[in-house]
Amino acid sequence: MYTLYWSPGSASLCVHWMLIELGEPHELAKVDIEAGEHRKPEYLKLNPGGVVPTLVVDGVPLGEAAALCMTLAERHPQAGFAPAPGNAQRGAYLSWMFFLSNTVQTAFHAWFYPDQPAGQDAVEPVKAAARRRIETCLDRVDRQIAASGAYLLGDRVTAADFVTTMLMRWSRNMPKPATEWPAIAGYVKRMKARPSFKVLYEREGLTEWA
Ligand SMILES: N[C@@H](CCC(=O)N[C@@H](CS)C(=O)NCC(=O)O)C(=O)O
Repeated sequence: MYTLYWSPGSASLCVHWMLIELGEPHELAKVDIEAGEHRKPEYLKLNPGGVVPTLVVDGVPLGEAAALCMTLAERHPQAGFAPAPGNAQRGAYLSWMFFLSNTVQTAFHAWFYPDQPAGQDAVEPVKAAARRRIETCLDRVDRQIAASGAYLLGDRVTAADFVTTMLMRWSRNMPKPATEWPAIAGYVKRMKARPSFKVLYEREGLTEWA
């Protein structure tokens, strides 16, 4: 049994999606970010950084969305969501997971929280820089999908695809959303056609980008 601390549409989405895909029993504990629940002492005991998601695995609270997706993929290898150690694609898989987490996701963080690096006065330049960084990342993701086939690493869906699709969704209200890149547009359609996506949307109460 897993427990996922989540918030609609946030970085917990890829983990929630994988739990649905895997059909593993799980409980959901909603965290109201608007109300500041993620900064309350009870939550900070689970996630010292005060961010969503947290996944409790065998009683141990763990953070970092991409790492949680990797953990789920490895705990349930029958789903084939991660190339096994020694597999020729393992290096590319790890490399993409880290890129998605430490480069793409952090660029989105700057876009959504532009006052954080240098206050309100710097919001415009921070947003402009974040947009450039995100679009450069989208160029790279688009090239990768165009070259590799249906999904990020070829013909099989991996944990990286749940993270990627979540990040593509985050761009939906940006001046140039990810779906304006041709290979990404087809890819997103394929990922959204998975029956689990509908379940995820219903459970999270999401409607945009359906
Ligand atoms: N690197 C973390 C980042 C998580 C993160 O930034 N989550 C956001 C929601 S998308 C959050 O909790 N924001 C609340 C805040 O920063 O106050 C992860 O991947 O889990």
